[in-house]
Amino acid sequence: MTATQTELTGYEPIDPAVREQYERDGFYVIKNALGDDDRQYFLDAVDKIYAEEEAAGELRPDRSIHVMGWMHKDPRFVELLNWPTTFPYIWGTMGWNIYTHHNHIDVNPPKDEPPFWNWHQDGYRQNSDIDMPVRPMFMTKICYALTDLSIPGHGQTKVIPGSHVNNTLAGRPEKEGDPIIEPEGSTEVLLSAGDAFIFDRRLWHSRSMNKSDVIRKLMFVGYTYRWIRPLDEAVADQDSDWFKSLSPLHQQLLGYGPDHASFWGIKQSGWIDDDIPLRKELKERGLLNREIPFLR
Ligand SMILES: O=C(O)CCC(=O)C(=O)O
Ligand SMILES: [Fe+2]
Repeated sequence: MTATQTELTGYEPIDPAVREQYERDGFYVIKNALGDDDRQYFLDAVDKIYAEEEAAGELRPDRSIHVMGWMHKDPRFVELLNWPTTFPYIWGTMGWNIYTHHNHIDVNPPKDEPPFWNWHQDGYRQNSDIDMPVRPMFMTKICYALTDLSIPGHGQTKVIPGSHVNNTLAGRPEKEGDPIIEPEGSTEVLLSAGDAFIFDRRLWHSRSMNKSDVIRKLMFVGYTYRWIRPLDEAVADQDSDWFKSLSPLHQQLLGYGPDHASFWGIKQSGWIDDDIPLRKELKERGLLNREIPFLR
């Protein structure tokens, strides 16, 4: 972490102009989210996971990995849940009743592959079970670049700015052999190593081909509301000594709640639960705001 980053608490409200840009585009690049030492630390930790997957024979045929539910795999990963440079974008756009239900590590070696169509919105059935002109946001993801993705063609995530308010995207090939035509507005999110970007899960996005000679390594952390169920199968063991040693805030962000009512933001009495760790923290810091529903 750089000197300035160490001074950050993660509770600095985001600039209204940045919020506006994020609301308009559906994504936002956070420069230097990870300082050099931290980036190197997490890179080594991801390399360790890759080695474990390889030893277990779990690499995909193209030698890539997409490991879901990895927060318990290194003692420092939980720090990412409220990382000072990125956390303001999470509580500042989602509020306090949140946790990570889905996170993945992606390592993609260079690959010469035919053009493919991978455009999607995240959320699976959230895009089918709810039919309305603009579907609810429900989740944001932060993507941390551990390797340099500043030159196009390195397997960047592609996005269509502003497409989070569109329920459909034209151009999906109907059948095998149909041409793959790049949708209008598609752009690669260029990131230097250590940068991150946050995106609204409704943003139409796609992995792209890694045509470089560099292995791309990314960490994605998805946050959702506590009344939405977990997606990842491998999650932190809440009975473990490690879990019990974590701060109440980290426990919340990993999915803990003392009872069902807690996930709905209330005590069993039906009153709002002021002991929910992130709510408590925001309240103590004077960051709750009656004008903003998710910060009430
Ligand atoms: O790897 C990427 O660039 C995107 C991954 C993705 O969209 C996903 O896992 O949902
Ligand atoms: Fe996705």
